[in-house]
Amino acid sequence: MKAFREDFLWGGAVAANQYEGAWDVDGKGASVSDMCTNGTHTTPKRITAVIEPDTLYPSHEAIDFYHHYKEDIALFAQMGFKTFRLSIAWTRIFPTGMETEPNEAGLQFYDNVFDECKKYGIEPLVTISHYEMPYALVEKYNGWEGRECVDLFVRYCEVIFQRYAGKVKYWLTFNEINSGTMPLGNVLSLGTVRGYTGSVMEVPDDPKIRFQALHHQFVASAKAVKLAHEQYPDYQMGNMICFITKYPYTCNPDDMILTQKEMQMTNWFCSDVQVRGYYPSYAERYFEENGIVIQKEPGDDALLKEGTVDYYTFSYYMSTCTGIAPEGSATSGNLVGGLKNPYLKASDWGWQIDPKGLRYTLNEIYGRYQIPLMVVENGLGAYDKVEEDGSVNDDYRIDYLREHIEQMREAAADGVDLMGYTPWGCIDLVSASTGEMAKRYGFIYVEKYDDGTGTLARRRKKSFDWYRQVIASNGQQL
Ligand code: BGP
Repeated sequence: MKAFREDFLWGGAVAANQYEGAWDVDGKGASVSDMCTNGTHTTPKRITAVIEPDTLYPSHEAIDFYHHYKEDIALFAQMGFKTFRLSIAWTRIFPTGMETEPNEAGLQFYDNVFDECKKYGIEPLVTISHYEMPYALVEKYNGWEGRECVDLFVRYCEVIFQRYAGKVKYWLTFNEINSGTMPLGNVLSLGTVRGYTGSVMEVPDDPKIRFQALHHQFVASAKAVKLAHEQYPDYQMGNMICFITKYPYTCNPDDMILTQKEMQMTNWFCSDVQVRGYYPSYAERYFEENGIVIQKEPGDDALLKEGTVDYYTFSYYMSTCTGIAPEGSATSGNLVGGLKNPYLKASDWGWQIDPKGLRYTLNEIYGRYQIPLMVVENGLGAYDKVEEDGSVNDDYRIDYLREHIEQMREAAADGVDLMGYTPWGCIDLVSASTGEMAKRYGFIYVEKYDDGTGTLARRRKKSFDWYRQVIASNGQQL
């Protein structure tokens, strides 16, 4: 059977706001994530318009990668990482997003991180914006609703593209940009939450504002890609989609149509724009039925065409079902819920585990676009137990990852051009959806708990050695 490419990029993924900590150190400003409290699977986290006293904000310390980066990157190197997907916190470079001069200390931090990666031959894969836009832009412009954010984002890109030339080659513009097609996207992705304090699940939603804000992200992404292509020919520019594969609940044609419609507007819409360079025709009907009229500036359409991405990346954790279903069949999930699939088991957080769905999804995406793909997030959020001897025997995580890697290999054999794989949260970090530490994904355990306490000590889990052998054998030894 066809194996993974020789130059397959094995690694792991994280995001600044979920692991760096040092949220106000060395001139850093507050991002939208820094305004989010902790929550649980059943009690949603809150976003607050000001920092409240005696309240835990998990991003503020997170796992303090800011002061542990050497130790952590050395551990990644021990596993044999070829790549490390991380994000740059916009607020380290431009604390409010509106300064004209960047913050040197912030720039220096990422120099240090990239240099450390290079020391071990690890290629950084950088997400430019991963749920961490400056909160000052939320206050001033209602986040991405303001067209002004486009130029501010491009200025940020100009600075980091120039500064890290020679150190970074692979870039992704917006993490899970399609979260803006869903109400939850108002908070972390679009920042359209000016003045709002309350549960992240109950943010007032106006699809007209949401899709306008998303349009601004499309334009910003296209401008960044265009800039990179013109000035840094070796840069590889990608998009990033939260792909939640949907199966029809039954073979009832009504379920089929419903599924197709949901797949279009949640999974395909953004990448159709970012890969093909124009709004897909099916969106017109959706806009019409929802009273959405996108305000475009002259030149926007041309820009979308000129700023198409070189490769497609996505997160894949689960699949779900869509249809007209009996009561009680709902499930929870990443960004959206859906209906339970009787053939699948779910994680402790209710995310349905579906390795074969990954093979199916890779085939669907590649069939549509025929550009290289990369799975930049995947993994099992689980409760881990530290044994008395200090070991963490996370066989459930190994099983999850093994089954997904097997299916990626099947997809490669199906002819899909797969560039790499960076499982999510390669070191334990703060959960994006709940703010918990207890929802762990890592190969590396971090002693940090939900109440904010912990020594921050790192220890290797059983999956650490397992993953090292996977990488060493280029995915043959699973
Ligand atoms: C994706 C986000 C990540 C990450 C992951 C896991 O949606 O891009 O930031 O956190 O999901 O989700 P969670 O942390 O909620 O378990």
